[in-house]
Amino acid sequence: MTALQRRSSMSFLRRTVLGLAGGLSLFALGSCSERSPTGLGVSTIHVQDDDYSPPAATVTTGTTVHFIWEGSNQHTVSFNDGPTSIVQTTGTFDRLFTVAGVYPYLCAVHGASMSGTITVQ
Ligand SMILES: [Cu+2]
Repeated sequence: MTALQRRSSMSFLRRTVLGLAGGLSLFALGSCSERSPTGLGVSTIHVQDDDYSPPAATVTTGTTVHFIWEGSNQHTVSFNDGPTSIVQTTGTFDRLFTVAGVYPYLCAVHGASMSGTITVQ
C-alpha cells in the first residue's frame, strides 16, 4: 500500500466514523422528541383526575404502553381482557402489546366514565 493509498483509506475511515457519529446523534435526538399525543406510536398514557390522556391511542405491535399516574385520586388501568394495575395514586403500569387488536380499558374506581382504548396495528 502506497502512502497515498494509506492516507486516502484513513480519510475514508474518518469520514465513516464521523458519519456514524452524526447518524447516532440524529437517532438520539429523534428518540427523545415528543410524539404526537393522539397519533400513531403513542407509548405513554397519563392517568389523571379523572381521565386518561390521550383516551385513544394507536400503536404498532411490539410497543410497550406506559401508563403514568399524575393525579391525586385513586385509579387503576384495568383491561377488559384481563391485565390490570393495582389501585394507586402514584406509580406506573406497563403493558406490552404483541397482537394486533383493540384493547379497551377503564378505571375500576371510576367505571365507564374513565375509560380508554389502545388500538394495536
Ligand atoms: Cu379513576
